[in-house]
Amino acid sequence: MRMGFSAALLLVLLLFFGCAAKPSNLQNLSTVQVQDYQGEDLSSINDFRENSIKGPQYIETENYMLRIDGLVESPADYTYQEVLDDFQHYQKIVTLDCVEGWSVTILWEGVLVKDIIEKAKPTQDAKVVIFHAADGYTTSFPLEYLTQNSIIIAYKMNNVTLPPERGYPFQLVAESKWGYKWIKWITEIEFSDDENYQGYWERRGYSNSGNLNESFFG
Ligand SMILES: Nc1nc2c(c(=O)[nH]1)N[C@H]1C(S)=C(S)[C@@H](COP(=O)(O)O)O[C@H]1N2
Ligand SMILES: [Mo]
Repeated sequence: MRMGFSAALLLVLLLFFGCAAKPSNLQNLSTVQVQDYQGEDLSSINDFRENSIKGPQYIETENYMLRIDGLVESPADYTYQEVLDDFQHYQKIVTLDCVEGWSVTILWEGVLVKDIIEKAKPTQDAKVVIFHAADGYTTSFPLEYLTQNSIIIAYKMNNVTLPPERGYPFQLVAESKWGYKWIKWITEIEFSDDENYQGYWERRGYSNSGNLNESFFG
């Protein structure tokens, strides 16, 4: 009788705490992630291959800063929250094409690089924008590519915050460029006059423009 009561009490406690311990905001990706948007079929976050140079980077939001520096009148350091609060948000569907032959079509949400550039005020000498990442990866673009197009750094894909594997906190959505231009785990946006600058894969023979409509062999 007493054992029965203890056992029943234990069961009740287990059930109660067992359930209470489950985070209430943990939802299945298939219900949170959008699968189509305005009639377009989207890929899943899980369709990506993980092939980054040093594997996934796990960035702690509290220690994170996005540094804007180099040839600018107003260098800045933004926290993750400041990037989201200080700039307008945009959504767009863009396909990432890796040179290895796979692609994913995703609804991206982020802030415009040209809005960040406007606040930074590049000097006359600034010709090139070099993106740096937490894994030491870099890639660069002519300044005009970023000021004359609506290029975003994304913090969400298919309505889900970027997971660490996909580049949290920010991945560049480098439209019309090969996947190696879509730098993940962005930590710094540097303005430079070095028009011959080459990023990680560019130094290893991939084209510097990275244009999708051209061969990626420089
Ligand atoms: N920081 C960083 N960004 C990166 C890479 C990397 O190795 N490091 N790989 C690039 C390549 S080659 C591709 S195809 C895309 C792929 O994105 P995914 O790794 O999320 O699938 O990320 C790009 N961005
Ligand atoms: Mo790639």
